[in-house]
Amino acid sequence: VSPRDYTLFSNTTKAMIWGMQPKAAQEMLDFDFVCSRRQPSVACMVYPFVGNHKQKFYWGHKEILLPVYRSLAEAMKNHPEVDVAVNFASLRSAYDATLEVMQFPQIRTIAIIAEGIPENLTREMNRIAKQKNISIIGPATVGGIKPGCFKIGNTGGMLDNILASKLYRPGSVAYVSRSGGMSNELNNIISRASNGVYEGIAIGGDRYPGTTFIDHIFRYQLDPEIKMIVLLGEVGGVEEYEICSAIESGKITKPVVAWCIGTCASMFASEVQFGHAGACANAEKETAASKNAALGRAGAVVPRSFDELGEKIREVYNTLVANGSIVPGPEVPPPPVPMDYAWARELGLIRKPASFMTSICDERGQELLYAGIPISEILREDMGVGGVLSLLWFQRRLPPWAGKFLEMCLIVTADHGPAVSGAHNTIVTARAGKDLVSSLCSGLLTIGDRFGGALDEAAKMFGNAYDSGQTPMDFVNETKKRGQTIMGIGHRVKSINNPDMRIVLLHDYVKRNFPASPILDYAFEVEKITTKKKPNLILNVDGFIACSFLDLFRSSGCFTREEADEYIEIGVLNGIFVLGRSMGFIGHYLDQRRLKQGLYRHPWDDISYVMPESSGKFDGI
Ligand code: Q5B
Repeated sequence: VSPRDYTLFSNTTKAMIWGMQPKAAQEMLDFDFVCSRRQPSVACMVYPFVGNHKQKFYWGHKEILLPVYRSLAEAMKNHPEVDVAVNFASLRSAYDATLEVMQFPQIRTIAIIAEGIPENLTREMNRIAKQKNISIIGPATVGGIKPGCFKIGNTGGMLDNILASKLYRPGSVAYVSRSGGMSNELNNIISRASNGVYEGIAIGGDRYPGTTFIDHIFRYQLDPEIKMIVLLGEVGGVEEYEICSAIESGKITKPVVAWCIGTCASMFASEVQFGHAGACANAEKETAASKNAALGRAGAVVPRSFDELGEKIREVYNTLVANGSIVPGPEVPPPPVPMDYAWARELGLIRKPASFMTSICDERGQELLYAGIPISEILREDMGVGGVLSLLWFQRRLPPWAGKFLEMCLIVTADHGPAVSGAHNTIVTARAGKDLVSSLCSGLLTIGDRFGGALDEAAKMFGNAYDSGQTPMDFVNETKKRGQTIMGIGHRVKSINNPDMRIVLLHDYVKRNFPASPILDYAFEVEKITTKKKPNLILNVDGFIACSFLDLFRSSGCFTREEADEYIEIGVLNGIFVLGRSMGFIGHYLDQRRLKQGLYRHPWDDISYVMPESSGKFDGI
């Protein structure tokens, strides 16, 4: 008998992970590091859906790169040292992936994690594996662990669990169980009741596991480092009887502590299917109670209940220590492994100033929140776009009349024909074959002091003039003296003779709904003076919206004066025109595409070419 006959894993085992499983790979590397392995146990990953590349992992404090291959053949060729495959393929592809892996003679062990592989496929997989002398662990398993040597995927849980159960160094007790949860129980119980786990395999919860309890127990019998064996079986199947026969026939001579869970099944009137596919007794023989009784009769140490399992393990262990079979070694502390940042944060162990702050929207929970209000509530209360803007822009609920006014402003500024600067730019850009976003941006970039972007400055000018007690006449004269134009005054086509209906409609709403509108009234007084000079120097749509929002901020009772001033200072009001007019620009873009308009070229007869007199001539000697 050579160690190769009973050893699946050593401290030089190298594995290939099938599937994109960076978290599991990192857990394996952390385990390796805490076990003081010299080399990482993960050699590479195989993932057919992306091209060859490298992924970054931690090896203790250092960062290392592990290759990810698209083709299994390439991975096997580049890593001849790999003899373990950890197959994370889904239940749909696990069978094909396993068959492919088994074509490579270097592979000795395959762990199959997927649950729900059809039993006929599992049996076929098992048949081929037996022919090729490959040990399959699973399907439907977390895998297994050999302290100090190797851990399959997520077995043993996170690092704090590994450390608490002393899985970083070998003990003298080997176990077999069905699943990850059962293995975790055993890791904990064995580490408390003895010098710890030597190896533990979870064979998986299916009815036809690749390797069975007895396969591993025979290996444990051969391994001289293993002094006692623990079996944690469960209701369903008859596998445990093979262990009984092996004990009775003397093939297993090491002490076995055994318990099958699911004894409570007898409390139910009908047959019970437990969590694992195989965990259902189809006959009296398959009940946990019958199997426990048989194990006891065969010579295994069987507790009266699961609660007593630890005590029985301790008793057997103490006997082995007393007769010198086990000599407990000194405890060597494992090397510290840096805690994962995300995990440390979750545990509340560290804090870090955030480099980013936000206060308008939170998308992390189950439901999106706008300024703390769930979107379901926003829809239920029919808050509309005005309500959404009041939350996202002002972080508060505005009264319905204010929300409605906001929506009216968006409606009246949505478009003003193809001739205005922004729409023209959008159209020219669309006709140059550019996409929606480019065309929209090209239109938006024309918004400024002259076109559509005069709101914030208008609010400042009218607000300051009103607050300082200037008469409208003084205000007009003062700005003229300074050589300034009044923002919000003047229009290219609208005038007192051709009034802007948008303003008429909005004005009517303000008068009927706003608690007060002193600044707007002031602005109309200014208009009376400017229109006397020129009929087109009306209070335009920018100026009107700016002054009415100043009144809204100040008279709605929703803002302090400081907040009102701050919003003007930040420049929220131009946002109303930008948002409203984006609707129109998008419309113009779609229109041009729909009308299949070709590249625009401005006609020569509409351009006056005015060259400098001396252009192109040499006026020297
Ligand atoms: N004068 C809007 O000018 C316009 C004066 C003024 C005192 C004023 C001009 C202006 C301030 C900015 C503003 C928003 C460029 C406009 C909009 C959205 C739109 C657009 C659409 C839509 C128009 C002629 C004479 C000169 C000037 C004097 C002009 N404005 N004086 N304060 N504000 N306004 N922009 O007609 O003595 O002859 O030298 O800059 O509020 O963009 O539909 O088209 O929905 O898309 O070209 O409504 O008013 O006049 O510049 O030739 O001036 O009037 O000093 O006096 P005009 P100009 P003088 S709404």
